[in-house]
Parts: sequence; structure tokens; C-alpha cells
Amino acid sequence: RILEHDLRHAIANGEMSIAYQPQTHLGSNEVTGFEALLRWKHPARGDMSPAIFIPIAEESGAILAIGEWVMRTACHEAASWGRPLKIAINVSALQLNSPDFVSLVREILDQAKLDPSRLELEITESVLIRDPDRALQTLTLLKAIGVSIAMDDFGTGYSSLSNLRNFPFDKIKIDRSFVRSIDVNMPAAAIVRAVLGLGRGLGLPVIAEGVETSGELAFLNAEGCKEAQGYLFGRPAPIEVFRAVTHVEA
Ligand code: G
Ligand code: G
Ligand code: NA
Ligand code: MN
Repeated sequence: RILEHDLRHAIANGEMSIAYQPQTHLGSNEVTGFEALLRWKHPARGDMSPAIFIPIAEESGAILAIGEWVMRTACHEAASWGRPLKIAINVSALQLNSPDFVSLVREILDQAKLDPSRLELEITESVLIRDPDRALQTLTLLKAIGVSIAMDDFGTGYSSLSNLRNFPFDKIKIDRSFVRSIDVNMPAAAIVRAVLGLGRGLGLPVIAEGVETSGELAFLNAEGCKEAQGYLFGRPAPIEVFRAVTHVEA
């Protein structure tokens, strides 16, 4: 496969970059952190969607090197900020299940001089499926070093409420497919309301993804959602765009 071959050289060729998207506290309208989102500019094909190339990188194993590069780059970036904002990084199944993942995270945090409490790893429930015992062990070790864990895309795919009970999640991210048009779409509104109630009951903060309109935001505020992410607050962009947020002078 051509893409698979090209992916192996993408980092060395400087074709990969990271876009950062703000996560905003709704009460204060303050940015609490940023999600790191990988971007690949293919030399011939131009911008490639991660939705296309991440699965290929997973299948080929290239995700291990790429994921390490993302974590290293984003942690170094976050360590350079003038404020202790969080950095949220997506972790794939192959990464989480690789034998040296926890020591790699430690080494990256040490080298970046980033406090572990600043790092949040986003994992989807599909990541837990292959080897739940091993995933639990790894997540427990990560929590022990002070890293937090968010359940990404909650409500899609292999979603099961038992995952919330059996794994040490610190946060729930409601998938953007449920957030879309919550102010006008009855089933989506009921699901978002239920997830917010679940978070309250479990004592887990909930962040809504993909918030695009003020109507969606009004609904989330009315239902007690405390944090959101989406185009309404900021599109994923090079970190320089957010300089005024990452480096607020007193
Ligand atoms: O940014 P965008 O919406 O196009 O991302 C599409 C998908 O790619 C999302 O599911 C997102 O979680 C995933 N993704 C983006 N960056 C990374 C990354 O660095 N590692 C992994 N594993 N997935 C990522
Ligand atoms: O799977 P994950 O939640 O990591 O995917 C995040 C993806 O969602 C990113 O690719 C990002 O570009 C995209 N995204 C972020 N905010 C919005 C939004 O408000 N609307 C839509 N449609 N996509 C968004
Ligand atoms: Na994510
Ligand atoms: Mn998500």
C-alpha cells in the first residue's frame, strides 16, 4: 500500500504536525486545556484526514512511532506554556497495549519536564476490547504516576456502562454525534442529558465535543454541562494561534 509506505517516512520528512483545539470551562469561559490532533500533509495528495490514515497506521504498526512523536511533541509544547493548562492526547489500542507504554510516557514527561497532572490520555472504548485485563493494568499504572484518563467518543461503538465501572476513567467525552443539534433533536438531547446525569452520579466530569452553535451551548449550560470543545470555541489550529491563551501575562 502506497499510503502505508508514505506514512513510515512522514515524520522524518516533516509532513506531520499537530493542531490544537481548546477545551473550555463553561462557567468561566476559561480554556482548561487543548486536545492534540494529528495532521498529515501528504506531498502529493495534500491534507489527509486522520480518520483515513490513523487506521492504516494502526494496521501497519506505524502508529507506535507516530504516536510517540505526537506525545513527545505535544508534551514539550505544553511544557513551554506560561500557564499550567492540560494537554489531551489520543492513544490508540496498539500504543496502549505495547509493553513499554507506561515507561515511555514517564520518560517523555521527565524529558519534557511536564507535570504528569497536566497530561490527559484520551482512549476510546474499542481500545479496551482486545485485552481488558491488560488495559486495566496499564491505566492503573498511568494513574499511579499522576496521568489522567478520558473516555473518548462516549456513546459510540463498543460503549458499555460497565466500562465506566471497571476502568479508572477521570472524565467522559460525549461524542460529537450526540451533541450535534441537541437543541432541536429529541433523541440526541435525551442521550446527552442521560450522560450528564451519569457523570454526576459517578462523580465524573463530562465534556461535550463538537459544539458548533450557541443553541447547542445553551442546551448544555441548561443541563449542567461544565466543559465543552468544538468549532464554537475554536477550531483545531497551530498552537501559535492560541498564544494569548497559553501565555497570559499577569
Ligand atoms: O481531527 P479529526 O477530527 O480529523 O480526527 C479524526 C480522528 O483521528 C479522531 O477520532 C481523532 O481522535 C483521531 N486522532 C487525531 N489525532 C490523533 C492521534 O494523535 N492519535 C490517534 N490515535 N488518533 C488521533
Ligand atoms: O475522535 P475525536 O473526538 O478525537 O475526534 C475529534 C475530531 O473532531 C477532530 O478531528 C476535530 O477536527 C473534530 N472536531 C472538533 N470540533 C468539531 C466540531 O465542532 N464539529 C465537527 N464537525 N468536528 C469537530
Ligand atoms: Na479524541
Ligand atoms: Mn472524541
